[in-house]
Amino acid sequence: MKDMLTAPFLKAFSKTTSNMYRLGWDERNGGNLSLLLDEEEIAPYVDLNAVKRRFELGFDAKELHGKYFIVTGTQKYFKNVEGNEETNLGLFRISEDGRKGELLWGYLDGGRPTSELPAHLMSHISRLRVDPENRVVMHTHPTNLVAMTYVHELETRQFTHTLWQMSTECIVVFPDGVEVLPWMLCGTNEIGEATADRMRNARVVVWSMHGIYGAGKTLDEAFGLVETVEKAAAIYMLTANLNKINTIKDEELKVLANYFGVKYRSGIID
Ligand code: 2HA
Ligand code: ZN
Repeated sequence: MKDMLTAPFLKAFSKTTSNMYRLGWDERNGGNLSLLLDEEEIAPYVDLNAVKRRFELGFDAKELHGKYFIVTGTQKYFKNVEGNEETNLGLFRISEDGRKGELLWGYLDGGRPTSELPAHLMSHISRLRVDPENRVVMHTHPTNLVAMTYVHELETRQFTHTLWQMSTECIVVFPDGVEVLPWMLCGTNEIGEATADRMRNARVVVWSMHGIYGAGKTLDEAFGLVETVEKAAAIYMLTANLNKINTIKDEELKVLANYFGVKYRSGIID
């Protein structure tokens, strides 16, 4: 068996949590990250028959049965992941009946997956239906994006329109826009269901006065998506209180989308 700590997916996962922390998105135990893994990818590093322990998921994840995920642990700090992966992360399989996680590696101190596991797994289910190649769900607390939810209408179309206007690359990076949820109690199946429901339409879901969910095929894609939304929110926050005399016009957004060949969400600039 090869050493798990040398696995490319583990190194990339760990590095991603460090980058998120470095950008100030994940204070204390804020944020959580999940990555869907292939059996062939993990087989060299872990005995797939040696289940260390099982934990209840608290909801039905039957659609994901037999699938493997690496997920950040509950109450764990992103700043501590790199260098202490086996304590802060866990790799598990979804049981045949879809009710349990079967731990194969990690959560060394008796830990469990993030309290936001329902939102993660339900979002994976939603995104896999739309895009069978989706592998990542990322939740984090980017400062400017959270700030923006205090001063901007919490409406999906308006919020998307504003973000698209904040920087030229936005409509190209997230042509599906962002879905905005009102403030809700976190860590529950209800917010998980609401997030997954919105993930049918877009790869980004904003949790008002809390943070963001982003999904993607790779860690880089999900990270880049959240990074771009956060950059746009930062520009909004820097300019919201100034006398703004220029913007990217709707016609220009259309030119951009056409030039880059992206199919943008309808009902926002048309
Ligand atoms: O797990 O970010 O939403 C910490 C959180 C909860
Ligand atoms: Zn959070």
